[in-house]
Amino acid sequence: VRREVEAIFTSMGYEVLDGPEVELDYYNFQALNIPVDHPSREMQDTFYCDDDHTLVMRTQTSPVQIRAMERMTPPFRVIVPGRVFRNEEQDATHEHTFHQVEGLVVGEGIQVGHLTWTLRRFLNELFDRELEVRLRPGYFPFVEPGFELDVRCPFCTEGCRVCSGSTWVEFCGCGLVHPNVLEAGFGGRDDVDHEKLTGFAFGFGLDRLVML
Ligand code: 2U9
Repeated sequence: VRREVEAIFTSMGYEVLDGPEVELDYYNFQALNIPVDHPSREMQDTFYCDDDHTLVMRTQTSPVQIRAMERMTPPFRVIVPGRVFRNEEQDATHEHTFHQVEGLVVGEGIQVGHLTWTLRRFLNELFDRELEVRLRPGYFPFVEPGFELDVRCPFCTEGCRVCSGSTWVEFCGCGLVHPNVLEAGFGGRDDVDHEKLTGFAFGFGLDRLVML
């Protein structure tokens, strides 16, 4: 499934990136506009690698996109599949190690229409048919506005166990990249137009997609 996802996005001009699983607090939290008192930073959620909490097991693949912003020149499109780690109670639907795919597109005039078009196109390729998508408001510190994107249930038209009778299945979180995050990635660069530069980002769980 990961290779299928990579093939669909590379066909749309995306580059596939990876990066370190052990990260600096700066790349995993600070640069992503995640404040010091954010719950995801709690010991119960994050595996810290050293006593002074400088090194963490990455809780999402987003630090790779910050590193990409530092070395790449917009416009660009990237996806980052990889393992992420959360210090959570394990049960039938929660693992401390799971897989995510995140995407980042940066350029002049990128807006929400580009985001919904891209994710609908991706889902249509993956499920081999036209499926409706919808946005709901969602909150993630690194995007503003932020959304949750649902896709019409690929398995039914009148409600089933997969969609809990609703005909919609939650697919991913997404949004326009927060100005603070653009600043963390591109701040001080004179080869980018900070006034015009915008971006969209999304993230979904690969394990869940495999189950679907
Ligand atoms: C940068 C800027 C923005 C990535 C995003 C999400 C929303 C999201 C979760 C969904 C389920 C991960 O597997 S999950 O727990 N992710 O909802 N991720 S926007 O936004 C970024 C990333 C990097 C520089």
